[in-house]
Amino acid sequence: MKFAVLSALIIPVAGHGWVGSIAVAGKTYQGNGLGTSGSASCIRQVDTNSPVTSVSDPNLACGPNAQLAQDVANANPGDSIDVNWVSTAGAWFHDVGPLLTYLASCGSASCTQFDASQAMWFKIQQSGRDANGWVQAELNSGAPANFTLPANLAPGNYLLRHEIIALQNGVSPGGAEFYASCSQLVVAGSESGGPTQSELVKLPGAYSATDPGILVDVYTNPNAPYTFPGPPIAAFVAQGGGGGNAPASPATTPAQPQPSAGTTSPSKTPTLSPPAAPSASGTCVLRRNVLTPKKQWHRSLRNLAFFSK
Ligand SMILES: *[C@@H]1O[C@H](CO)[C@@H](O)[C@H](O)[C@H]1NC(C)=O
Ligand SMILES: [Cu+2]
Repeated sequence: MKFAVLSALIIPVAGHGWVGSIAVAGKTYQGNGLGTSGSASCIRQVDTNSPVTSVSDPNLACGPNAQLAQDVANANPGDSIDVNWVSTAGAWFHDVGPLLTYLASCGSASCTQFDASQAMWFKIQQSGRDANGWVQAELNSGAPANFTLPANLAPGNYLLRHEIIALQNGVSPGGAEFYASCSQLVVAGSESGGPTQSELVKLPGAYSATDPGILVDVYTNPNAPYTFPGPPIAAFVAQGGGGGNAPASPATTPAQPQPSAGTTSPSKTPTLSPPAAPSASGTCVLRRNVLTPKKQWHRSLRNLAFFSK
């Protein structure tokens, strides 16, 4: 009975996620618990796992009420970085939408006192879909997001901003969920790469609620090219290597199976509980990737009345 299967798989989950740790060139730096600052960390701790849902919210910079952290992580140009997103359910569980990475110079002083609202950000990396689908879904296995610092990055104090945009409700204005996390780095070496003035942006500021990568239906046309929000990756990154930029919509992406007409009959709609609103209740809907093909499952949900609101 199809309805029973569907409702069993829609599991409301209290809360969403945050960054539990990062690793720089294989060295792990732990974060503190939500809203705590127990031990020195290089990760600016947020106080809730809920997303930011407004592109003009000051918390877009580093996540909800992110606090200055006491420590910095030592890094070198070209270092591999892992960002380990976790949730109350264990691993990160959203699976559609991009991952983006920005840096901002903290100036001549350590980032431990740097006010993120003053940051001028430049983008060094972004991942959309690869041949297996959204790269974000890789996090569901507990894998970290991973990328490299630009190989020619000039030395200095940098705030590293990693961001997940979860787009399962992106079809509605205000439905996109923004998760950002900032970590404090000091980069050594003697490289000289950096952004141009025109590549620097403010956050909030660089995104609009109607950007094609923010107000977007990712289910109806799963292979449609995805347009990343924000500035392009700073040009020096491509020149020097690093950055680890996954393509947004490779030509090799296999065609997804299309649901047959009438897969979801209107009569079934009222018997399903609607998902929580993206921001109102602090809960969100976990859709496990149990049914195959997965994209057909998502598509089926999208066709229900409450998903097209
Ligand atoms: C980790 O890095 C590999 C190699 O660049 C890439 O294919 C993969 O998508 C990355 N995973 C995440 C979640 O960033
Ligand atoms: Cu969520």
